[in-house]
Amino acid sequence: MGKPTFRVASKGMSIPKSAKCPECGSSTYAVVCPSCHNKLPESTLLGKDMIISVVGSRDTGKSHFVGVIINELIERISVKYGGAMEGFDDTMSRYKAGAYQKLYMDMQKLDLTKSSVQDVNNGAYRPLIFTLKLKRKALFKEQIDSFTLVFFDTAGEDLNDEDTMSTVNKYICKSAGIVFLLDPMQFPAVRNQLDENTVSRASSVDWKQATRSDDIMSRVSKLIRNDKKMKSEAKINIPVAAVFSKFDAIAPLIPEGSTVLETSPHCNEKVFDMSDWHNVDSEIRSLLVEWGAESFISQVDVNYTNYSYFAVSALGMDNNPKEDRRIDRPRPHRIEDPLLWILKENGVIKPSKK
Ligand SMILES: Nc1nc2c(ncn2[C@@H]2O[C@H](COP(=O)(O)OP(=O)(O)O)[C@@H](O)[C@H]2O)c(=O)[nH]1
Ligand SMILES: [Mg+2]
Repeated sequence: MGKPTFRVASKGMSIPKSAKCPECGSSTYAVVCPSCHNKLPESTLLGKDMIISVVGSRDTGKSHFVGVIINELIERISVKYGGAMEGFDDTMSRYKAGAYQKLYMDMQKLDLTKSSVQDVNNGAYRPLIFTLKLKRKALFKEQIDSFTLVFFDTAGEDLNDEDTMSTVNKYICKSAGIVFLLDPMQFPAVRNQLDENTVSRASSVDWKQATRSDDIMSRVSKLIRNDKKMKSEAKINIPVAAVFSKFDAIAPLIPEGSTVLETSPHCNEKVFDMSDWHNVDSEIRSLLVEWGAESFISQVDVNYTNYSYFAVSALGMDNNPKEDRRIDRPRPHRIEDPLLWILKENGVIKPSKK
C-alpha cells in the first residue's frame, strides 16, 4: 500500500547502486526486502549483519532485556568500545515511543508482548535494526567497521506454535547468536527459597501458565535443523547464550564472593574478559546442578556446539517492580555479558589474553 516496489536484475554478484522505477521513471537508491518490503540497511547488502535473536518462554524477561540493552548499547557500551550505535530507518522513533518511553520516562514495567498472529506490529514482524559502528586499528590508520544488529523480540506463545515459528520466526535460523532467556524462578528449588511477594512482583503471569524452557529449546533447535537440513543428531553451531534473567530477585540466594555478583568488567577493559567469563559460566553451571536442572544442561549440550551460561538483571539490584508496576530507572546488572560474548564469538570484539 506504500510506495511501489520492483525487481532489478543484479550485475553478477553485486547489487546496483540505483535503479529507475518502471512506473514513474525516477531514480531510487532505496533497497527493500523482496518479501516484506521493509527497507534494507547497507551492511545487510555487504553481508555484515548480525541477527541477535532473543528467545525464551513467556514471561522470562525478553522484552525488558531488549528494551534495556538497546539503551545501554547507545549510551554506554558502544561508547566504551570507541563507537556509536544508530537506529536504522524508523527504528529509533519506534524504540523511543515504545519500550524506552515506558521504562525510562514513565518508569513502569512493560506489558506482555502480543502474539504476531494478533499484532503484526510486534517485535517479531518489525524488528529493531541498528548500525553499530566500531573503531578498529588497521595497519596505518584507524578503520570504522559497521555492523547491523537486528533485535527480534518474540512473544513467548509464538514459540509454542510450530507453524507460526516456521514462518514468522524464521530469522532465528539466520542468527549470529541466540540469547536464550530462562526465568530462574521457573525452578521449584529457587521459587521455594524466595517469598511469594518477590516472585509475584518479578512475573506477569503465574509460572504454571508458562511453557517449560526445555520445550522451547527443543522447538527452536528443531526449527534450525529443519532450515539447515541437518540430521537430528547433528549439533548446531550458532553460539547460544543461556541467560538467567531477573538476577536481582535471586541475588540473595547466591553465595557471597561469587563473581556473578560483581559488576561486569568487560566494557571498562575494552575487551572481552575471559577469566571473568569463565568464572560466571562455571558458577551458573553449579547453580543449575544445585537447582536440579541437569536435564536442561544436557539438552543444551546435545543440541549446540558453542554455548555459555550467564545471569543478568535488566532492571537492576533492588528494583523488583512494585505491585502498581512502578520501577526505578533501570540500572542493569551484567546485561551486556551475553551480547559481548556473541560479538566476541563473531570476531567483532577481542578476547582478553587470559
Ligand atoms: N525483578 C525483575 N523482574 C523482571 C526483570 N525483567 C523482567 N521482569 C519481570 O518479568 C515480567 C515479564 O517480563 P517481560 O520482559 O514482559 O517477559 P517476556 O514475556 O519474555 O517478554 C515483567 O513483567 C517483570 O515483572 C528484571 O530484570 N528484574
Ligand atoms: Mg515480551
